[in-house]
Amino acid sequence: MFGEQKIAYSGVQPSGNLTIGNYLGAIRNFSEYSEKYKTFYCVVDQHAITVRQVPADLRRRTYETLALYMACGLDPEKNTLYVQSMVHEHAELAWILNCFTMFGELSRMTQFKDKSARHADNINAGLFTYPTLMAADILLYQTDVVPVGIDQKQHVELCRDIAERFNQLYPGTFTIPEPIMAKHGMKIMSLAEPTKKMSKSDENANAVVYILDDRDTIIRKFKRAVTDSGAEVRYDPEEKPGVSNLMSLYSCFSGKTIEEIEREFDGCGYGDFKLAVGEVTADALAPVQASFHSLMADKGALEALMKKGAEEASWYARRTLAKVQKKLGFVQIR
Ligand code: ATP
Ligand code: LTN
Repeated sequence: MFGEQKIAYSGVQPSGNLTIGNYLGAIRNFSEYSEKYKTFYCVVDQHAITVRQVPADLRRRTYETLALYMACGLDPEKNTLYVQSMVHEHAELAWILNCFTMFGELSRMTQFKDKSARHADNINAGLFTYPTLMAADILLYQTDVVPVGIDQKQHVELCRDIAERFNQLYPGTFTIPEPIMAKHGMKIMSLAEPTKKMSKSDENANAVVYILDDRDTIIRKFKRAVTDSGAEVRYDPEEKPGVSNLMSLYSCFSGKTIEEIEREFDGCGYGDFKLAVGEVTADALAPVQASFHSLMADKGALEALMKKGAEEASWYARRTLAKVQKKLGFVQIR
């Protein structure tokens, strides 16, 4: 709560091309909070540099992520859309929170364990303290709810623990946030290894459907999706993870329930089903793609939006940081 306003906050890293996992698990759901909450959606470029980025790609993807936010239905008049590195309070509060976060807590984060295994030549301190920067993002805005995919739940829980610890020492500082996850789509799996999360940094492009993939590419990727040796379109994530993942996707994009899908494809082979999943996905993404391309054609307008978003966000961030600094005993001269 910021004054009388309830706050929703989330972020996406501009670390790769966004996937249908990012879309269904996170971005697509963001707009539903704009009515009831004051919403902040951030492009978290400072998080992205915890793994090496090519500067030109990072810059381009920062514009693209902002454009995709809007193409997915976020109106910049109703939501504060901004870039993390343009609001310096994030890095400042992150340092403070580092001093209230335990080494053991950070060591237990599964994302850190996964990413340090994948980037064994670059296990930097930023990768380790990634969750304290994320906690700073959330706590600066006195956030009530954090819409994320299930893979981020552990980070939001750590954020709660840090906020509670801080509040115990300095009462009334932070609102304690709750993670909220979409009922469906909270974990979309890889098309090549359906027991693994679909991830934008996967090296195998066939494992991942990107929001901006064209229709033929989408249909081809689904055609090649790994299933099982059976032929029955039945939902069973344990025994049939590949088919079950495709059924979840079909359900998310068509609005049909799993039972309806089982009935619709009763007696059909996997081939017809995969084609149907490809088509429904391509149909759903077509308007998002059209809107994205027209937004990207005007860089000046995107920059004006970044500026406006950063100014709005700073207004809130400044207040929380000043409150924290005062509580800690930092000298403040006005
Ligand atoms: P990376 O591969 O670089 O770690 P990522 O694809 O996991 O990236 P993030 O930027 O970390 O993407 O995540 C943005 C949002 O999308 C988060 O809320 C995250 O929970 C959600 N998300 C990411 N992948 C999936 C997925 N496969 N299913 C559902 N939600 C997802
Ligand atoms: N860690 C998140 C991205 C992220 C975020 C946030 C999400 C950074 N800061 C604040 C919600 C709230 C991720 O990897 N998806």
